[in-house]
Parts: sequence; structure tokens; C-alpha cells
Amino acid sequence: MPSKKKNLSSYTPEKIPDAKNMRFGIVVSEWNTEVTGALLEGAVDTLIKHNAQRENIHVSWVPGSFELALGAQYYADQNEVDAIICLGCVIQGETRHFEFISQAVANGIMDVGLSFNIPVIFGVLTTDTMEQAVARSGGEHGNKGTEAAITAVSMVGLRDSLSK
Ligand code: DLZ
Repeated sequence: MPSKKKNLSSYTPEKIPDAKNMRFGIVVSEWNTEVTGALLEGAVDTLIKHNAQRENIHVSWVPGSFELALGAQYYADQNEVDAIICLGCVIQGETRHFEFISQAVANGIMDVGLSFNIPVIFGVLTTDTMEQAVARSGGEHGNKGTEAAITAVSMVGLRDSLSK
């Protein structure tokens, strides 16, 4: 378990590849928009910080996290982006909905990435409470959107370095 003060988004910017020529699709869930909007802001800010061009960052909203994988597949199918970032927030409720959605989203996102051979990043918070989600979307534990963006840039960088 991370300590209360640990910022999970800490990283060394110099180690991240330059994203100037990279193209990104971001799929965001409308459920818990106050959280997913903050994840989106963290992701976009981070991509731009690493030199991605604003016109190369495409954002699409889907109704809920369950739809993230299909949204990602639409992007992958068009073959016009180098990486896809999925952002969502699933909060534990009183029923088993949480487990079904979380598992399905994780599996679906993994499937799209492996099927299309493109990085599809799992930027989905799965928390017990809204407070935990807020702490991880620009609060004391950082921003999972930032982490997702860094992962996307790193994976495209890895692809490029291996294809040289
Ligand atoms: C239905 C539902 C519930 C109960 N909770 C969440 C949630 O916490 N986070 C989220 O992103 N989406 C939730 N959804 C909506 C589902 O993801 C999906 O949009 C619907 O089941 C329709 O397929």
C-alpha cells in the first residue's frame, strides 16, 4: 500500500521520449466526470509537456468505462494514432457491478492493444470511494491521467527504438 503522502505520478521527465511526432487518441468515460475530466486534463497537459502537438491529441467521450475498450478499438481500427489512452473511474457500490465492469474493462483494453499491436493504456481508477478517486486524479496521490500519458509516450518510444 502506498503511504498516505506518496505521489504516484512522480517520474523523471528527462527519461521520457520526445512526443513531438506522436499521435494520441484519448477515450474518456462520462461516468464520474468530475474525476475523469481531471484525468483527461492530467493526460493532455503531460502529453503537451512532452512536446506532443495539440492537433495530434484526439479526445472522444464514451458513456461509461465499460465502453472504453470499444472506443479504443474504433481508434485502433482507423490506424491514425500511435497510442490510445483510456481514462475512467469505477467506484465500488453496493452490488457486484464494480467487479464485472473493472475486470471487463481491463481485459477489453488489453485485448485491443494485443490485437492491433498498439499501446492501449489502462488509465482507469478502480477505487472503494470517491475520496480515493479524487486523491488520484490531481490530489495527494497524483494523477492517473498523467501516469497514463507517460506510459503511452514511453511505449511509443519503445516501439520506435525497436523498429530502427
Ligand atoms: C452502470 C455503471 C455503474 C454502476 N458504475 C459505473 C462506474 O462506477 N464507473 C463507470 O465508468 N461506469 C459505471 N457504470 C456504467 C458502465 O460502465 C456502462 O456504461 C453501462 O453498464 C452501459 O454499458
